[in-house]
Amino acid sequence: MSEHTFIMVKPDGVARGLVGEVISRFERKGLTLERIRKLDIDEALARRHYAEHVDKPFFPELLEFITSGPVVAMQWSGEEAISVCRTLMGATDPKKAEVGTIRGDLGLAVTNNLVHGSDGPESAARELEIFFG
Ligand code: DAT
Ligand code: MG
Repeated sequence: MSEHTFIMVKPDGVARGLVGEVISRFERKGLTLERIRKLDIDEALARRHYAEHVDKPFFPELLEFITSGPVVAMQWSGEEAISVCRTLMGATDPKKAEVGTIRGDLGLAVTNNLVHGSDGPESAARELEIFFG
């Protein structure tokens, strides 16, 4: 079933010049890039996007990181795009992410783990609405 998902290259990925690398991996998989914008995330937007995490102990660090520089927000589509993108991204902690995944190949620390991807149909719809209206 074709799905839409929300993908974001986080500030570390943008600062390291890895936007093209991330896009290329999704494109080569056969997914379709439908929308893209570069923006800065302020605290209010961070709290909205990461609503499920605002009370977690790591949230202050996550907030500081995600507001530290521009991000590239995207809508991707394709067959089972939500789970396919999560597979291509790898586990949340890049140290545990499999080699061959974006986080496994390019990341090290859990906070600056390069990419965000929606974890289900509801979060995809919610996040696409937040970033693309
Ligand atoms: P994911 O980004 O794989 O969906 P998540 O939604 O559980 O992971 O967490 C959102 C982000 O918060 C994650 O990309 C990095 C950060 N994070 C998660 N767990 C963390 C932890 N235990 N310590 C520090 N940062 C964490
Ligand atoms: Mg998540």
